[in-house]
Amino acid sequence: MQERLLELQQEALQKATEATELKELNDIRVAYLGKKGPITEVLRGMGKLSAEERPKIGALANDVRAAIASKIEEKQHAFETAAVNAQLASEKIDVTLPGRPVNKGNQHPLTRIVEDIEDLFIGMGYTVAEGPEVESDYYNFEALNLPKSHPARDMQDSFYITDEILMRTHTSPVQARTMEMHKGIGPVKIICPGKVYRRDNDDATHSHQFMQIEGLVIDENISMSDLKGTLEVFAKKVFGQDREIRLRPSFFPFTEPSVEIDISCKICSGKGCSVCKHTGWIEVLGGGMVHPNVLEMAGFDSKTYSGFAFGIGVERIAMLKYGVDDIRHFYTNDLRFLKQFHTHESE
Ligand code: 2NM
Repeated sequence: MQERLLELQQEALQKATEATELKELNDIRVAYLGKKGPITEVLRGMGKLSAEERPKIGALANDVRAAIASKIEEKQHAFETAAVNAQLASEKIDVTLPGRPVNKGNQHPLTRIVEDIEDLFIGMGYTVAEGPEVESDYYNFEALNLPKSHPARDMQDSFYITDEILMRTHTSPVQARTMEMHKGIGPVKIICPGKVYRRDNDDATHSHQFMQIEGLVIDENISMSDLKGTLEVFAKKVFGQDREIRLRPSFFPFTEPSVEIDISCKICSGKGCSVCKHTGWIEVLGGGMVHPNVLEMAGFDSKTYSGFAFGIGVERIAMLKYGVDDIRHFYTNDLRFLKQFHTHESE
């Protein structure tokens, strides 16, 4: 019996040593240590033994069981450690590898122009004012000296939503709203950037939606020379310090007198080229002295107060500044176009 037990121990330890996976170990455990296993069987036959032999065999049987169990446990540990090590190895990250490049976006050229111009005017004491793009007929036309019968109000030229509501055709309604809020007390000094809408067939130089920046200054003793000086600062800032401006008489319903403002051509320095159509001058904006009717409708006494206003087409400025030949480039968002306006943070 003793021999049989030692033989079983030998056999089980051998198999456990040779085992290559967890499942084999479990099979060995069941085969040798299980209720139907050979050791249990040996123990069952102990009844036939003498009182002297019984405790010896019993103790041996327990030792054999313990030896086999301990070997299996040791092997199991080894398997588990190997599995963890394999997983760690497969999940290893090389922190010294170079990172993947992140595609960085940049400001849209129109946003850049708007923000540059905002900064310029903020530096001169202006406040940026904004308002709704869906506007009432009153603020878009009526309050700006464009009565119902006025030809510039042709249904054909504007996007009407109802008889009384339309997409604003300029940012002037923001100025009408701001003037009204001042309740007849100056000064008012604002610029209004934003999207505006006109019914137009899109082509290289026209878009049914575009961006404007309008400026308005109301105070006592404001004159045309204030407008001229202000726009000269603007022209030099945006197109270079050696630019000059000139004013030509024009007409707008909301200003009287009204002017068109030209900037000396940067391309040919006034000598004449294809960009300035051989005149040496480029038309960039309009303006004038705020019409007394506009002041009065907004609650200002036009005998005490006067004001100037002007309007800038942002796309036109951007096209001239960057040499863009088609306004539609600004809206189609072709990355090959947009990436050309990439600048560094420090710029
Ligand atoms: C222009 C040209 C001339 C203008 C007038 C006003 C307001 F609201 F004060 F009456 N805002 N903007 C104005 C005047 C705009 O754009 C070419």
